[in-house]
Amino acid sequence: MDLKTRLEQLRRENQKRIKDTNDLDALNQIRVNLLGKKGPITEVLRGMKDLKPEERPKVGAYANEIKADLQENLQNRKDALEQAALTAKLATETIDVTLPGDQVVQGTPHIIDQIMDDIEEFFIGQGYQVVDGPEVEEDHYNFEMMNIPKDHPARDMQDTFYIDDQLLMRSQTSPVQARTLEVHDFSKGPLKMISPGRVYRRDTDDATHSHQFNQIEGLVIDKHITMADLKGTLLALAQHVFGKDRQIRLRPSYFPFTEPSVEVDVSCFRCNGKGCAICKYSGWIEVLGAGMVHPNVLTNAGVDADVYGGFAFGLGPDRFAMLKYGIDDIRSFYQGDVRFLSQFKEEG
Ligand code: FA5
Repeated sequence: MDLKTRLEQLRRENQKRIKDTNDLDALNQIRVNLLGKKGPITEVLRGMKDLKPEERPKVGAYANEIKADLQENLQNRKDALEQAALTAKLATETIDVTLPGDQVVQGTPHIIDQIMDDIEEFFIGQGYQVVDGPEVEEDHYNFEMMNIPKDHPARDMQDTFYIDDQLLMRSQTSPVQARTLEVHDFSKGPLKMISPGRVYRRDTDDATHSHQFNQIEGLVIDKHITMADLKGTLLALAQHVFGKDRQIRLRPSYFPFTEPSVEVDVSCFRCNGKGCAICKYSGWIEVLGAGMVHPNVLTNAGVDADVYGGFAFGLGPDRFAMLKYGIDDIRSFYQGDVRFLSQFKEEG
């Protein structure tokens, strides 16, 4: 058999074989056998050395044509088999879109964080800056700068965790007032700041006291600030947090760092002032302490108290949350019980 006939025979035989193969592995085997170094086509090409020189190019070109032809056959068959395998797979792997999906438990910010964020946003909207202060604080800032010298009886108002003589866990956010006053440049404008954060006291935990709780401090200092500014600010805050019909009243009180000092009550949002269990039948609920900044606090921080003055307040977001949501035990906020906390989904 001459080489050309042999090549023709190879083409026919293999075209049929390729067409009849229904399996990718078997097809690959055909490819290896046919085109490999020991395959029949290579063998034919080797036999060309026995041909007359003028015949060699013709047979070589023919061999290459047949090789290319069979390669194309192999590729087409491979594509067809792969497509068929994919179609079969898709047919068996249908997805039932009506099956219930896995429940994803979605968390929510802690209710105290939500209240604090809300109050922060309220004050940011009024042009206040938000300032952070250290929780491990110096006695100097927590007390002395705030007009509470050592051995002053007012220290008993806040039973404090001391680390050593100089260091303590801050018992109030008021030291941030002193730290901010020290650095504020009044030539650039008034000071309006709030400072939210954690504070610590050696209070025995009970339904309304925790040894660790939160406060938000507020401080406004400029040249002509009056108590009317304080009252207007706190009224707007009370109406923002507890509802637009709320009223506030100021009662005389005492804090060493404010003079005069006031305790602020908000009209009861449950009974509208008629009297109920929440307001202990008084119609009013005490929500925060405030006052006009004591000149000593300004002087201690190097601010001219003859020129500048203003108001300060300190509120407890934990107590705000208790009042707003009718929660009767402050410890619920700190026990990490998801059944309790998950009731307070973030609004919006
Ligand atoms: C102060 O801490 C003052 N620094 C507030 C202040 C700032 C007054 C600026 C004037 C000017 P007082 O000790 O009352 O004040 O605490 C403020 C608020 O913290 C209270 O109204 C209450 O809401 C909350 N609070 C106090 N003790 C506890 C406690 N143990 N657990 C939870 N909340 C508390």
